[in-house]
Amino acid sequence: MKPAVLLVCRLPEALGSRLRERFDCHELAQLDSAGLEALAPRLRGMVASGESVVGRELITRLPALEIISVLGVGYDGIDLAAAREHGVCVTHTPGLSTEDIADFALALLLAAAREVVKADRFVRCGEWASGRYPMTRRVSGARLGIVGLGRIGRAVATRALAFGMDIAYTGRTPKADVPYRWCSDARSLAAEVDFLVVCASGGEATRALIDAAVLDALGPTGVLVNIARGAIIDEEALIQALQERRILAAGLDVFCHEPQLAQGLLALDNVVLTPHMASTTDATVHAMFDLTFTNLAAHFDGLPVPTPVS
Ligand code: 8YV
Repeated sequence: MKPAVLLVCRLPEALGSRLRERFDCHELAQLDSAGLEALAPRLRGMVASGESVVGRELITRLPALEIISVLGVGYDGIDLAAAREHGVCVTHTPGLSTEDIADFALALLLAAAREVVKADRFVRCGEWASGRYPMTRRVSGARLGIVGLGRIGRAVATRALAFGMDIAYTGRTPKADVPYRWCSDARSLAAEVDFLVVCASGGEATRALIDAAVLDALGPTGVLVNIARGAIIDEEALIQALQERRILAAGLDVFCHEPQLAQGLLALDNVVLTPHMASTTDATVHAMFDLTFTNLAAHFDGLPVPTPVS
């Protein structure tokens, strides 16, 4: 008999069909409370995305749950303490999207500072005929601040070196194996850089870490990029800082209430907005599908799961 698995996010067909071949799959969105109750004693596995919220209440309602396989490197939406208490193993897909996300951070930085999207609109609207496009912000040789020097932060730094940038970072502790300057907090980092790129993990420890004070420290020529999690930035404070030009521009791939966007953001012309797509390349997506499936299958085959959350 196929193990029953709960899908808590909408999955692309390529992964969905593969899962259905091996598992008895049920979509949470299709179940009402009574339906979930009836299935609960049989549900042994779960598939969630990097942005899914799987709280204590859901974990507690599923007494047979053994594993949550997260399609994503981030797992900040999963209540790990509740999973641990209920003996549920949690896996994720680390290391696969690092290069794509770092590429995209630089793309957003360049797009925001050099106004690529706005300039495209300028050409399409026929405004070029009335004069040249105004000056934009130089990127090469600038001072870059990285919030969170994990795998992705380091990959951003490597790329920034090729742009001749001076690199500093903040994180819990200084790293002994990098030549970049460490700052003890986001505000002091923002005060000494031109561009701030957020690469930290999500979760309570980093919620609203980038607040009005950090944005003011970055200042009116500063550019902010976020490819990590929306909640790391106080979105209302950011909207206000962009409206009042207290920072120059921002490039955002992640938001507080995806896929909904705060109206204030949509109205601004000094922000580049993308739909949480930094890791979405053909190569990475297929590798993430494989690992999400393999973690689940390994567990039910009685094998060690390749990438448990540590
Ligand atoms: C993924 C992400 O696209 O990996 C993560 O943690 O946030 C994204 O890059 C998403 O989780 C896919 O479900």
